[in-house]
Amino acid sequence: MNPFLLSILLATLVYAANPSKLVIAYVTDWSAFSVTSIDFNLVTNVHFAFANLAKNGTVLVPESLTPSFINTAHTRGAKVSLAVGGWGLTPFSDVFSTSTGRNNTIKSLKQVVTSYGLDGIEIDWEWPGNANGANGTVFRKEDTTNYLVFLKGLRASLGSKSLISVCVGITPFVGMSLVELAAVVDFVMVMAYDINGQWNSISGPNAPLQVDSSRKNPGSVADAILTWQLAGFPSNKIVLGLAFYGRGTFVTESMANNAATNETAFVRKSVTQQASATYTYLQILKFLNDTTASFVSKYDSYTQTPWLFNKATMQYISYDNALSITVKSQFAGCLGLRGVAAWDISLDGGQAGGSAPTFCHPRNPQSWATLISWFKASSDHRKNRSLDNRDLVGLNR
Ligand SMILES: *[C@@H]1O[C@H](CO)[C@@H](O)[C@H](O)[C@H]1NC(C)=O
Ligand SMILES: *[C@@H]1O[C@H](CO)[C@@H](O)[C@H](O)[C@H]1NC(C)=O
Ligand SMILES: *[C@@H]1O[C@H](CO)[C@@H](O)[C@H](O)[C@H]1NC(C)=O
Ligand SMILES: *[C@@H]1O[C@H](CO)[C@@H](O)[C@H](O)[C@H]1NC(C)=O
Ligand SMILES: *[C@@H]1O[C@H](CO)[C@@H](O)[C@H](O)[C@H]1NC(C)=O
Ligand SMILES: CC(=O)N[C@H]1CO[C@H](CO)[C@@H](O)[C@@H]1O
Repeated sequence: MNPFLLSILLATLVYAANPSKLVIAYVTDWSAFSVTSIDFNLVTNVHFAFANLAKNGTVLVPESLTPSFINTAHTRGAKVSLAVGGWGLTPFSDVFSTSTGRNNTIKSLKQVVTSYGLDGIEIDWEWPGNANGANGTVFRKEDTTNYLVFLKGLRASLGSKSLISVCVGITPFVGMSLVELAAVVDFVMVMAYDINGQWNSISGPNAPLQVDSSRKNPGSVADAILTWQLAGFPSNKIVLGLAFYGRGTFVTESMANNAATNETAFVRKSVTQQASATYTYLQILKFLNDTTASFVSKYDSYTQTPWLFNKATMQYISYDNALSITVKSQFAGCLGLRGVAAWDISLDGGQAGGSAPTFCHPRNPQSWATLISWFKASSDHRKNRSLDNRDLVGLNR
């Protein structure tokens, strides 16, 4: 058995038996991850993160995106997109606020695509039109309108053969026609992680599959997908982003004796320096192996997420393992989503634990019902919307 989380993704999507399904591996500039380490039997697309955007609209490509990187992926049958932006990249709002700025960026991206032989461009603007971005990120209420105008111009310039994708949060953009967005992009990548963390007052999983009303923060994978679907965005243009890392949160009460399904404790607010402590999957596996450390290990079968509690430091760590990644990727497959994405490939590695369940397997109607019940429960939890068949796009096959 391949010891990597990545190995799980393609296998679970295969149920859909659809060659257009995507398994995207993100490669980051800063991880110095060698493209030759990617198992291209498991990956259909590589997204390189991130290019920067200069104030004049020029796209600045990192040096680590080399012709050899792109050639290697291409010879192994994978497509390569360049992702522009990321958390803390500030100039989008200013640059896209004028026709000149938008046109400069489009012209620059066209040049980059042509000269590098790229298959696509992804834009990761966090966030258009609201104040939830990193400190110093400019925003204006016209952002989402300007963004759509930009994307239409980019499509007109790159043509239909290039992939255009957009990274999005767990709720849709405000003030943007999602019908028009769907018409112009190949897909959106829903970043269904970083849902809970040190910034909240109550702890919770980094990427819960579902939540109920006993959990303070309503965000979840199922809720995110449902929200995009209910807003009118087509399922086959949604890629589910999966976390290949764990996130630690310091709490004020011991969670050592908690029931596995209780990941709710008060967050210790005095801790600021480790505000966004994250751990690679390999680091998590080392924690699990360390018999001298004071870790308690649990699997929350409701949110479908494993977690650790360090009794010595009072840190709760939510992460994903083989089982939770399996469940989420099958969830994506069952809902008829376009695929899944791993953020990011350099964080993977180590032994996969657990055995893969067979939710959503065509010959397993019981599991199928379980999956639907999760989805419905999530929907009920989200403000009591009545669910009809239209909402369950992809479920009624
Ligand atoms: C745009 O800004 C970049 C980065 O500051 C710079 O390298 C480039 O020369 C500028 N391009 C033009 C046309 O001014
Ligand atoms: C930007 O490009 C569009 C489409 O080609 C064009 O209509 C518009 O005039 C351009 N804007 C500027 C300021 O050049
Ligand atoms: C945001 O940035 C400003 C200017 O650099 C700084 O004064 C402020 O403390 C920062 N706020 C936070 C919450 O980090
Ligand atoms: C969940 O765990 C916290 C921290 O140990 C505890 O305070 C709380 O009472 C627990 N909730 C339930 C429902 O058991
Ligand atoms: C965990 O322990 C097992 C058994 O001793 C070992 O094979 C594995 O390499 C260890 N994993 C890590 C990440 O240290
Ligand atoms: C699942 C859920 O939250 N259901 C609630 C929907 O709204 C009614 C009326 O406010 C509540 O009674 C239900 O509990």
